[in-house]
Amino acid sequence: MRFDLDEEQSEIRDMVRRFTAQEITPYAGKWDETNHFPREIYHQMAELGLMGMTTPEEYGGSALSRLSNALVYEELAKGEMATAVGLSVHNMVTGSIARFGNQQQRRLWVSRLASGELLGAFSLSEAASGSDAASLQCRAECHNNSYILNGTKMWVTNGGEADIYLVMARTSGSKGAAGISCFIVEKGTPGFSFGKTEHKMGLNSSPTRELIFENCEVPLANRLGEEGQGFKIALSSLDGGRINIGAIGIGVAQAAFETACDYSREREQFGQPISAFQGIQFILADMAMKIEAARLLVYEAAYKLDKGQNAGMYASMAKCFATDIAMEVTTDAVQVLGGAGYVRDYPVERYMRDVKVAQIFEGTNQIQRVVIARSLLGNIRK
Ligand code: COS
Repeated sequence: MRFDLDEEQSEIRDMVRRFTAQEITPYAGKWDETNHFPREIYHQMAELGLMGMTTPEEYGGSALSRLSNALVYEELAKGEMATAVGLSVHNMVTGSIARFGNQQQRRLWVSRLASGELLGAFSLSEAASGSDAASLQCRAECHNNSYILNGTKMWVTNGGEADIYLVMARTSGSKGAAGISCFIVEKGTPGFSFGKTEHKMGLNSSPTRELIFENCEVPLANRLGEEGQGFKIALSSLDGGRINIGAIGIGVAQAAFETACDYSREREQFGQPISAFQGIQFILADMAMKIEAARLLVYEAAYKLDKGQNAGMYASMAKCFATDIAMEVTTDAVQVLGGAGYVRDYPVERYMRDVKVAQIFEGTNQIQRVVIARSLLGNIRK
């Protein structure tokens, strides 16, 4: 067992660390305040090979290991969580088409997604189906050589900005997961429009939008995988996505911790820096300890996914633990900074607002516990 990064992993981490420090961190506060989606950053990330990270090299991807992926997301999230999340969703789409698509679909979309020409979005949730994802109602009826989509999808990250949407829709009358199929829907397809943009407490530079399908005709050739395979495509893609979210949680927590440490050394009260008080030292020590534990779990989950070893359970553990501690750590960072932490002069209030959603999206942390328990005990639901 090794706990150090190899040369390639260190190089990737350092490259993304430099990129984040130069291109993201200085602007993140402004993007948050103005709800600005920084599309230009995605073109720069494409040049660094980050838009097709789990995609084979023959389709223009960089075929990185899951651990290298985690390092990338961790570093990006130190600058801004929203950009890291947008990239993770994009890579989930690129990776899913590369993995489940036929030759024609890979040729048509994967290299253009990996090059950054196209941006991807993933849509499983609906207004009435969040945690119970298999109850989704958006319909896709087969007519000759196409499917007609009707219904709405919600909470779509990159919604409105993305060019390619992976859409889970029901193709058969059967109620559960077995009736769901996955479609590649291009922006601009007649009958496909966007609903309201959500006004969120954080992650403001990441657009979250509703998708509306009204008799939207999608060619048969755009169905990803077989009919009825959509739920499994979605959930197995989420295995990787959840590890990415865990890594993002660590990145945000690390940034909050570093801000709190720096502030505690500078801020003086009662004639000494507040870092001299054990009350502050213990908070900082707990923050560091939680981050280290979460980092190890995320890296292990990434390793397990590469090896195909019960990855779903480890992905859920990593996502749940890392984002729960990220919420605690960012909240503690605000506490260490006191009044200064509550205002926008420092980024810790943004970290805290942003990271809350990581306990909710890509499966709530309660659902992650369901996945873990089922993996340990079997599905004992009546
Ligand atoms: N990879 C591949 N297949 C999977 C899978 C995974 N990680 N998890 C489940 N499946 C398969 C199961 O094996 C099952 O297949 P069979 O019927 O052939 O055995 C099928 O999918 C249905 O699984 P299950 O019976 O466990 O489905 P449930 O309806 O009980 O739902 C939960 C399971 C609750 C875990 C799932 O709905 C979930 O993760 N919900 C949260 C959704 C989510 O993350 N939304 C965020 C979207 S992005 S913002």
